[in-house]
Amino acid sequence: MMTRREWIKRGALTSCGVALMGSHPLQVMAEPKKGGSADGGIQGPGSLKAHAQRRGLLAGSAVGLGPLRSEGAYKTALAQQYDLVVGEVCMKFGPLRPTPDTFMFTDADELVAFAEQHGMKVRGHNFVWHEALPGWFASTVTKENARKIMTEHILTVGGRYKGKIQSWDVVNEAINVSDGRPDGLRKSPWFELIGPEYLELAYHTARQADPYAKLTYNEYGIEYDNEASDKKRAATLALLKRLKAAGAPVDALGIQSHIQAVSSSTFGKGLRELIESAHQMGLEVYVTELDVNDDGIPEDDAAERDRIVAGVYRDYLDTVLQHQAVKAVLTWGFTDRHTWLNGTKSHRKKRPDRQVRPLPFDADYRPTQAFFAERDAFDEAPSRQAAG
Ligand code: 9MR
Repeated sequence: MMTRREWIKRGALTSCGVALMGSHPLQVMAEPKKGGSADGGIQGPGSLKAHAQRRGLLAGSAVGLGPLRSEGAYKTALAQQYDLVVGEVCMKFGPLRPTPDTFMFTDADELVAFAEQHGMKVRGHNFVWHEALPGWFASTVTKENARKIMTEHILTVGGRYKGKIQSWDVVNEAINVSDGRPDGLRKSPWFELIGPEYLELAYHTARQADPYAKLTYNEYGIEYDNEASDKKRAATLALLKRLKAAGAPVDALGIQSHIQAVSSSTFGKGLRELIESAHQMGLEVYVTELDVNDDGIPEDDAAERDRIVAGVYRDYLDTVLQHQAVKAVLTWGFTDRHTWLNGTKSHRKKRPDRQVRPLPFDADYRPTQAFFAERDAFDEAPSRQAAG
């Protein structure tokens, strides 16, 4: 009888012969465990959240308010499968702030109410980011009023949902090595207006607004074993160390995890070291925005692409879930029907004619092989203490 690893290796070369990424670059198979693949078996005890809970993990997804309101199947699958949700858009600065003096909470309130109704936890995403800023920002926010505007925003939004948020992405994507600063900090509008201390200020204010939420720093491009990721990981860890040393209340690191199905880079060592370093600093770790872009797979056959995507899910999750500091896995959406990667062609550079299939459910809400890969990865993960 072959072991799972041997079985994977045997199927390592896809029919199109592409080298796939991962710590073992040619792992491609997602072999659902016996009894796990029947459609009837994916609800209740067979759901992602049930399998995750057995290991002390949270299973989550980003949510769009449009489909949540208009598609019954979206709502049903979300409630069945996940115990953690995050607004894909609705809690960002711009969407919450139609004018400098007003807040629009309709969508965010609805998401929080939906989560409460279904016994789910909520991640807040995010207070401070260089994107999703409102049209009025550039003409209204100045060096004189930026601190006030940022802190009032955090106090108002954080205060409204106080006690209802498992974790807040307080600052999102603050590192951009190519901006040329020795500390790697991104020259974001907030940075330019307030200076590097905008980060400390944001975390202190967030703690004041909601003492119950885990305050998270969320970043992308820190997943691979390549030069760009190495540099970004180093800058991210240096930032976290600086914040901790300055007494800023940071509780968790979010590793976004937007992954390519086919890449010249692999992952493994750097990720493991990153998670261990975060753990040494006393941080929890969350996989916050996982998806696997299959744009680079030359093969057109959907089942074959799904198989490859599922293999990358499995390999990635096996890598990160090995560490017990990792407490939650969220995909960035859950159905291929609604993924940001299909939004513009810029994420489908190789095959702009094709819709991507990066998520655990296909466009018709059928579980894909990635679903089973995620669920199996939960099963194989060591048990841990649940998120604090
Ligand atoms: O997926 C999100 C997309 O629908 C929004 O238009 C965009 C701007 O608000 O943000 C996307 O989500 C991003 C997330 O907030 C931060 N990490 C990268 C995500 C994909 O761009």
